[in-house]
Amino acid sequence: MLAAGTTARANANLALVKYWGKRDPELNLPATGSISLTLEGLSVEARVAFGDRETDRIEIDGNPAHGQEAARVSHFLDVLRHEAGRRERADVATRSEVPRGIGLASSAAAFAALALAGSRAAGLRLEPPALSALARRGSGSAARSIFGGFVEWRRGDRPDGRDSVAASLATTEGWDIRVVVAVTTSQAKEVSSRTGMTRALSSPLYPAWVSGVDADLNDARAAIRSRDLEALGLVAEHSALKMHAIGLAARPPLLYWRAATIECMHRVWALRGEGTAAFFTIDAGPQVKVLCQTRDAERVAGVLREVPGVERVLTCAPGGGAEVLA
Ligand code: 2P0
Repeated sequence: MLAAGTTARANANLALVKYWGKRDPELNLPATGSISLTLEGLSVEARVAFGDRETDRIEIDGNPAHGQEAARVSHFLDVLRHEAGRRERADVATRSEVPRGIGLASSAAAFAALALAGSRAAGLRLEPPALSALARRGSGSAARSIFGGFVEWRRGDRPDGRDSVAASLATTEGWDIRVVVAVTTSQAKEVSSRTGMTRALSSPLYPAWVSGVDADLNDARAAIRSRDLEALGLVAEHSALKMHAIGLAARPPLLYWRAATIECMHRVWALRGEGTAAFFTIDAGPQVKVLCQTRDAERVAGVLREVPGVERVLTCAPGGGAEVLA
């Protein structure tokens, strides 16, 4: 436990129009814009204190961080120190409600929470756009987890990335929706999003992906404006399938799906055939996330639970933005 410092919490978010590919890997500047829905319950709490220490101390879920995870947080702390003009080392602890490294957006929640807690602990009071830009440096998708509800992360044009920030697009007022998550494996994925996005560049389908995203963003914005679940679900499914198609044609190939992933997709289509408005999306992992109306969530969860290989099913409500707890 830390003696002092600032604690903040942020939720994970589910991309409806995916971020897949970077125009600048060091600054996590995306090749395209993206749109997400922040989810309640899949959250990370982060506590940060700066002080008179020799090195950064980083604890994740009660254990000292090591390897790539530690390096990523350390690098983020360097970015934060640079922004704040400070040199002190940090004491950091994060606690996750999201299983890490299996494609449930734990890094988005973690770096959004770290950006908020860390900037406050360093004496900065950043406006939301600057906070989003800071979170982006830790993990691209973290830029979106600063905000609740429907969120758009704009690609931006500036080389320094100051205009590549997320903003709230709409609240979920007037929507009664859930995201049902079928967890098909709790094992850490073999290929990180970061590596997957680099590999995407080798795919002949990548240029087609980039040139099609603006149309998907327009469709998603219009669907959100008119609270049209079907239109939003169809564009989300389309965006996810295109993102995964890039990997199939990459060299070496990349496929995050397992057998249960594919079976879940078929069951969702079958549900739709029976008249249930359910739409899947899949991130950099084998889990299937299904957008549906609240009144259908139990039925969708029941169907997914029956799929051989599905370990468990979680149902998430839309969630709010990052907040300081103490
Ligand atoms: C997204 N994903 O839009 C996409 C869809 C996964 C699939 O953003 O390298 O952890 O830290 O910027 O944000 C996951 O990638 O990658 C992700 P980095 P990040 O949610």
